[in-house]
Amino acid sequence: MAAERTQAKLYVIPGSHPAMAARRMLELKGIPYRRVDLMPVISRGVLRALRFPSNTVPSLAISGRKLTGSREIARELDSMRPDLPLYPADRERRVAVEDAERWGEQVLQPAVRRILWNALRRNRAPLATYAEGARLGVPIGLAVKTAAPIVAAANRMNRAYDDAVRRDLASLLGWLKRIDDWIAEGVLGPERAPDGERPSAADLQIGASLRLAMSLDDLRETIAARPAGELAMRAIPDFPGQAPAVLPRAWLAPLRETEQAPAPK
Ligand SMILES: N[C@@H](CCC(=O)N[C@@H](CS)C(=O)NCC(=O)O)C(=O)O
Repeated sequence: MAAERTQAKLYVIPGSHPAMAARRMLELKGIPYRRVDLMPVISRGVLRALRFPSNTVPSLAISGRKLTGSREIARELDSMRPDLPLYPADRERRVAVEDAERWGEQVLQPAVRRILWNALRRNRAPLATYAEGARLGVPIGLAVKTAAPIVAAANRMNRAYDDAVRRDLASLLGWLKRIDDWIAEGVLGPERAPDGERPSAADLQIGASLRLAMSLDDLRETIAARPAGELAMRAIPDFPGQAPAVLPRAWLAPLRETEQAPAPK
């Protein structure tokens, strides 16, 4: 009974990238938890009714506390299990990792969310692949068949409008270059630990967004072969979902531009 009362409960939406980052954090910390799968949009009312500080996933109930937000959860888990750290001990390195984590949460994460919802508006059949293994309280097939209003609402709530998504795609190559640079500088990339390697909170934050982006056939090739793609695969080895190419070809043209080679000396 007591164990049941104290078990952590993580609220997620299937396919949610920050929720996947939080799942990995709990796994890496060795903290047992129960996952509660929620339907997008409907999740907001559920989390509000449960009196979480905000109405997004990931939200975590743990040790009598209620937390919302991937970065908040990372910090709380680190103070609970400091022996398996998600941030470097060195002050300067910690600042760099936190900067990368914040950028991942505030820039990359919403952009990938907009791209995904825009793609699902064009073809919502792949929704089922993101819900693999989820328990939504209704058969997945039925949930997908009746998901049109949810997809439309998620598009509105996330402002996944065509012009915004086209801008996101035009920025993506530059963002990938920034991530590759952070990897080369040692800001991103797992710490070696006696039991293997331990990704940082920034690796998980950015890796989860990249893994979701890589679930889109439109984007996978651009990301997978780069250091950024490798980092994502190591940080989040399993990520459900696969969406066939659906975005307009013209929007993807900036991704095919080769990066400027340095001018010969
Ligand atoms: N940036 C926050 C926000 C998370 C967020 O917006 N999560 C989305 C899912 S990826 C959500 O809960 N959306 C509510 C909905 O779809 O109705 C974090 O990292 O925790």
